[in-house]
Amino acid sequence: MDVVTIGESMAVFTPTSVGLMRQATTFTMRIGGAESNVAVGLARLGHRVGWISKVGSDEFGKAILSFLKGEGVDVSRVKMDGEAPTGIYFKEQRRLNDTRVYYYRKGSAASRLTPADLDEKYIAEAKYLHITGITPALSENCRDTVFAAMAMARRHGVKIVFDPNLRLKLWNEADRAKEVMLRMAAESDVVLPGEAEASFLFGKQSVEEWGSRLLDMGASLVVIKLGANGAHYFTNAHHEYVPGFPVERVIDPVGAGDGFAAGLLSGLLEGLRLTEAVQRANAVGALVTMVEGDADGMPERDDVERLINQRREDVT
Ligand code: KDG
Repeated sequence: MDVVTIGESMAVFTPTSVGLMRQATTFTMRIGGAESNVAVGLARLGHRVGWISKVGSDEFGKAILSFLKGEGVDVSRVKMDGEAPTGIYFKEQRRLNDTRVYYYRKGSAASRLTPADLDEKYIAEAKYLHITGITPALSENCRDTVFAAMAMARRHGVKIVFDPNLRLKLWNEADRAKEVMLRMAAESDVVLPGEAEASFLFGKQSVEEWGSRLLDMGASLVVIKLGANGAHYFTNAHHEYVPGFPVERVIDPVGAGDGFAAGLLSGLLEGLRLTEAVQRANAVGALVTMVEGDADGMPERDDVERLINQRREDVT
């Protein structure tokens, strides 16, 4: 595998109309989950990617597996749990630019992942392990599982890419979230916080200060995401700002950060210059927001190239 990722996926229900969800009468069902979104993004860009998880032995678990299989994601290390359900969540578009999520995932199959569910050889053979701050928030055993996966990756020289993906609704205490995420950042090679996440971890500081704090903790590449405004990247040798791609109308912002991670990983796997890898990340993130669904808008290579070339033509 080029990338192995680990985390929970859910059936996502979205009212078909904008407004308060209590008034909704019809819903669409799609598949979402930060890590599997990244997996879909990478697969659509032509990379080999595996997703480690647990799903319930129910219709939603089966829907998740068939969606991911159809996208070309390797699900051979996903287990079915006959005793716990697949998690679900609702995504309400309350009004334009106000999207809210409501989770129904406590005690889900994925929250019962343990280190014994990990196959060390599978992780050892990947080039990158992708993890997020969502998984350790699901349960104590999920937290142990993520740290065990990271230890396996480190033992075998597999690079760790950490996206904080702060979801305060999932944590009992914000301080605990901070402590766990800082530990994860300290053990990762690539760290991808958004501005709000960097501010949560280190307080209100400049982008440069956030970048150097994370480099000092041991990362070799830090990318601070500014949403539509692009991103800054930092290595020990270099700092650069890479502009984003304007989006005329955001249809659904959920999954954009995962698109960013997929685009960046794709660029790193292909050995692009960092500026170009971050540009690809920005392009994938922008394209995801133009389509409804967490993973549905992950673009194919042509779509990404078209957006980047359009920018080049506008500039020259
Ligand atoms: O990054 C998008 C994810 O947040 C979404 O797909 C659902 O994994 C999810 C979560 O925990 O919110």
